[in-house]
Amino acid sequence: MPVFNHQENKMKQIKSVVFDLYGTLYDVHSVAATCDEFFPGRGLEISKVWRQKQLEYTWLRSLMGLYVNFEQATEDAIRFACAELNLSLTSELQERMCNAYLRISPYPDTADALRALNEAEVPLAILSNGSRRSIQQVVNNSGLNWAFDQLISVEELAVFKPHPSVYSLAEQRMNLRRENILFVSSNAWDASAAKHFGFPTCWINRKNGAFDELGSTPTHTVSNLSVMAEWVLGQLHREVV
Ligand code: LAC
Repeated sequence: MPVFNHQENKMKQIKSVVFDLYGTLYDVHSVAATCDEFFPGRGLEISKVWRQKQLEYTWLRSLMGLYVNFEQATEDAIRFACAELNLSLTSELQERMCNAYLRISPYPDTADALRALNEAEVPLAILSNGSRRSIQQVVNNSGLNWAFDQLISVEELAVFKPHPSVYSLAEQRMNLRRENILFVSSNAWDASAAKHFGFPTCWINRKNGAFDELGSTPTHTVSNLSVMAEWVLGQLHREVV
């Protein structure tokens, strides 16, 4: 009769990898090129204020209990960014800039890293604050649909990461325990919250930055997705500590 081995069952063995989308697999600052077309020389500056405000609005709206979806938060944030930078934004420009957010580019190492994990038959998913439509469009437009078993949006919960219920949604949808899901994010606040939730966590620290001081440290830190994929392949069937 098989003996239930509790210890083994609780082992942090990677059985699936769940990725954050914006800033992790896809470069949010690829919208700077579109911003530059409309406001020459200001593209990156706009995109940085835009992204920061977009994140703040998701966190604030979760706290306020006033959820709007990610596309709405993105629209609200570009209006703030342009007002803050004294740039005149027409509704046509707003629409064109927000459409650029649906076509952000994957990082140069994204496709190869996903392929390497696919070849090792590791189920992959995205867990994002994006709306269902935003996630679908970004993934479709980049042609990377083949890589993912699941695209998981916070939309059904009407609350954004880092709320723990969002991380729990990944457990439910992947039908795995948190110990067996490696969560990968380049957003330190997201990696920190995911680690608190109980996922083994890999932080993609592309810019050699400091990790957030939120009371947890990532299980592993790498500088890009290629190194992450290599590390994961070396961890399969072992306990991640
Ligand atoms: C996401 C953002 C927060 O994809 O990066 O969820």
